Amino acid sequence: LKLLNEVRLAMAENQFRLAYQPVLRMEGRGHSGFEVLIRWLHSRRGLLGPGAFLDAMEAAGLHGWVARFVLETAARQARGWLDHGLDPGTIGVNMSGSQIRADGFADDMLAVLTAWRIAPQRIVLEVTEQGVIAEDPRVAAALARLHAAGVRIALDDFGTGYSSLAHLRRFPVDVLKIDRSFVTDIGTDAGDTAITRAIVNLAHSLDLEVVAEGIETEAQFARLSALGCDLGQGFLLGRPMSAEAATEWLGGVP
Ligand code: G
Ligand code: G
Ligand code: MN
Ligand code: NA
Repeated sequence: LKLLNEVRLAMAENQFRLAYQPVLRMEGRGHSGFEVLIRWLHSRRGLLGPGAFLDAMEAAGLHGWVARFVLETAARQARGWLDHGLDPGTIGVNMSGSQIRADGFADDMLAVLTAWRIAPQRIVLEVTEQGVIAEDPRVAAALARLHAAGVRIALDDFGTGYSSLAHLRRFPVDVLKIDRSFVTDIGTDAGDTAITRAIVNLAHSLDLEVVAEGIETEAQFARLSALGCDLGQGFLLGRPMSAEAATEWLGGVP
């Protein structure tokens, strides 16, 4: 309850931020886009990750507020970059099942994009298997509507759930993000390497793009590159950064 009171105060006092983590093309390491990650700039405790507050906000019914904050902030930021001649590439946003199944989610998202003149094709909606695991027709309908409007759908943390393959049939997926647990042991664990190779081959045969997450070393990068991953993300390539640092990353003046 104390946390929730603090959360409500933080909402009123604009203490929520987005961090921007670069996604690069494996080939040539050129910028491809950003994944946006919510943060709470707490007055005493500093910068907090979603683990410290997101579940509590969802349980309190604040997931709609979070969805709106993330989309609005990311779209406004992208518009600012574009107006300054900077190209942020794709913008990945994470949404939970309860966010996606909320009434009007798809329409609200498209309205925000229209308001900021952001092409839906720029947006990658990252959903986890847990997020879509309930066979909820509202989730399927929202994803279908967004996909038809041009929004790209990514399955996040791919490989960690137990019905990943079924989701590829049921949802209009464009991108697979290989969970970092596989990336961590790539090269040292034959099983993880084999699974990663299988995921890449499966994705490509379905015409999907593959993102490797959590790349921390050059050795991991080299192996994932050899396996054919299209895109990469991780501390080696770029940490989640503030909007100002992301502006510099794009070659602009913060
Ligand atoms: O940013 P960090 O690595 O701490 O993220 C931890 C988890 O929280 C990840 O699974 C990430 O997908 C999720 N997450 C980060 N930002 C958001 C957000 O804005 N909305 C939702 N629903 N999840 C997020
Ligand atoms: O589940 P999702 O992929 O959305 O999680 C994103 C989270 O992963 C963010 O909290 C981000 O801080 C974290 N992250 C991003 N790159 C790395 C990395 O190279 N190593 C580790 N350990 N975490 C990472
Ligand atoms: Mn993600
Ligand atoms: Na992930």
